[in-house]
Amino acid sequence: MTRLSTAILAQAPAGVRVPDYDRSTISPGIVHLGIGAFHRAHMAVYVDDLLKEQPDWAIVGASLRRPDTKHALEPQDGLYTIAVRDAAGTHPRVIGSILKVLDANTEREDLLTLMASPQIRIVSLTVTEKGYCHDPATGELDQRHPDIVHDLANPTAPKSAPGMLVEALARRKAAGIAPFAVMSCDNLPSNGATVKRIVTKFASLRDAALGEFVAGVAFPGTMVDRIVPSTTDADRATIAELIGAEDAWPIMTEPFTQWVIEDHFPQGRPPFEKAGAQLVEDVEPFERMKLRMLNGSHSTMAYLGYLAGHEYVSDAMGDPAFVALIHGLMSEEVMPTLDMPGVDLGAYRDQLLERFANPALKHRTWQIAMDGSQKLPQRLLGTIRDRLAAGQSIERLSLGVAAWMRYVMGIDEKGENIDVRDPLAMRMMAIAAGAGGDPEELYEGLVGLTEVFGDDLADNEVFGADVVEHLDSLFDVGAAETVREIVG
Ligand code: CS2
Repeated sequence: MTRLSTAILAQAPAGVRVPDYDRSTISPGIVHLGIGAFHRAHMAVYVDDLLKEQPDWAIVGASLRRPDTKHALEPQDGLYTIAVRDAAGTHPRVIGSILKVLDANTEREDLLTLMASPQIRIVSLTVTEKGYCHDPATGELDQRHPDIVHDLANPTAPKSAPGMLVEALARRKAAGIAPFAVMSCDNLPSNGATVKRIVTKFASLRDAALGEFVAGVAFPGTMVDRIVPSTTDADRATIAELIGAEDAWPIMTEPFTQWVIEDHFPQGRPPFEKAGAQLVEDVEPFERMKLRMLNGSHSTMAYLGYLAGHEYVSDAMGDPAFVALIHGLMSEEVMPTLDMPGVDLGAYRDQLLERFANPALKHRTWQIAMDGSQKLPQRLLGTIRDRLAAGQSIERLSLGVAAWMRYVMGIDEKGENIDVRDPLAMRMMAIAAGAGGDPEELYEGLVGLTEVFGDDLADNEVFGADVVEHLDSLFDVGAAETVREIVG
């Protein structure tokens, strides 16, 4: 079968949307670090919508870890398919906004030279929570992180995202070129301010004047939302049939998409609002709403669902007890912590429940369960802190935390190993081994991870009692029964 490429766009079957602009006329304005599935289902689509009118805002992607996206997209001229899935079917669209992908390991100089050139006015990122090399409980740069230690010793040949940003900004400073805006599209709390703090700290450790320069750079905050399950070989076969060509890495996603952006781009920006983004002055309330409502529910369902034997989120949503738990979690425990004038939180919740239940979206609980140590603080622990401070119940929120603790033990309810992916996986498994199946000791060991829980939660008796009670139940009767008991 022919491979997807610019040459075959003209022959795309009817019903397959293809770029409405001439790809030979577009040029890059954006470098995106972390060119994974999420970016390709989200920002790259908004940019694709705009390129006809705004041809100088195309994207050059970069992978900081694995070059697999580059290898998939290079023979396809950067083209790939996104397939929107719902009960009515699979709707394919070929996206052309990514001009090429650079591998930061083997093409670092090309990447830094491009990032330092005046045509690049935005550097955006989806490097996942752990890609910022920070302490998730405090949001500060982790100066002992091996990549940060490496990058401070080798500042012109960096490996980490903060190191890359600062080296590119240093080159712009030296050449008298105004800085690009740094736009994080990751699920971090106050992602603009957090990334600014981390990157500015890194720069000041390199040199004070560079620190001052970076402190003046724009770091617009964003709230990004679209559910993007990992692509499978079955998906590749479906797409080949629909588009009549082979695509090595299509992206499957849901109809819903949302992007709220803080409007702070001194070197200009594409008119993202014309593609459906909301440009606002303060993005923080939107981020908090999304992290606590969507991602907090997701992580809770991921750990409990995995333990209960549900491979996909939509399977867990097929169990009325899970639906009741997540409905109760959002309504009773999360929504009261949010202050969102003008937003109908009940409608937002109902829409989330519908999105989670989308049976066409094969979203693995295991996929969401990854990197929990980096996710829990902004998804569940912030809400827990607010409620504890107000003397309110954390019954369901603390069940999410207990399920995470049970999950990271690395053994499921049938005694099979769990493939726990997390930067702290080794430490957590050692803690679990030391606890030897005792819920209280497991709790004591894991809550001692201060980079996750801070000092305050480790000392909080209400939190400890609630989590240990749930752990007892998870050990005694398992996840499915625990959920059933809690929802009555
Ligand atoms: C998920 C998110 O994998 C995860 O941790 O919770 O990727 C989620 O699907 C997105 O944030 C939705 O916008």
